[in-house]
Amino acid sequence: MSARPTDLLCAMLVGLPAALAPAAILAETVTVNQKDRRFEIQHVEIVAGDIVSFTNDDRFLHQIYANSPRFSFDSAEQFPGEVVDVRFPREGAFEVRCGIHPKMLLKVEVSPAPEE
Ligand SMILES: [Cu+2]
Repeated sequence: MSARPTDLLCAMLVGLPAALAPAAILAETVTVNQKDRRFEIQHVEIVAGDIVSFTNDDRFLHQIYANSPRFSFDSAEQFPGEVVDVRFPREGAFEVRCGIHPKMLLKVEVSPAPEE
């Protein structure tokens, strides 16, 4: 079985030398694939301002959302192959779910951004 494009993308991102990243952009991006009606990982830890990049690897729609007093979003319909980037601006513990597949759950723990 050949590697999927998303695996290659992850490998490329991980392999990117830190020196190439622009100094002004401190935010990091974590990729979470959606496959077989689930998030491929169930838990991510990030820092406030970081981005979680959701990739729909299924052949049908997802619609992901978080609904917390501290942070909420709704992707609307996310088509197969579509990538939805979500920036988490505030610290806290959040649950990302799918409006179409109620068993899908990703826990996102956001720690405070380091002081400048
Ligand atoms: Cu879904």
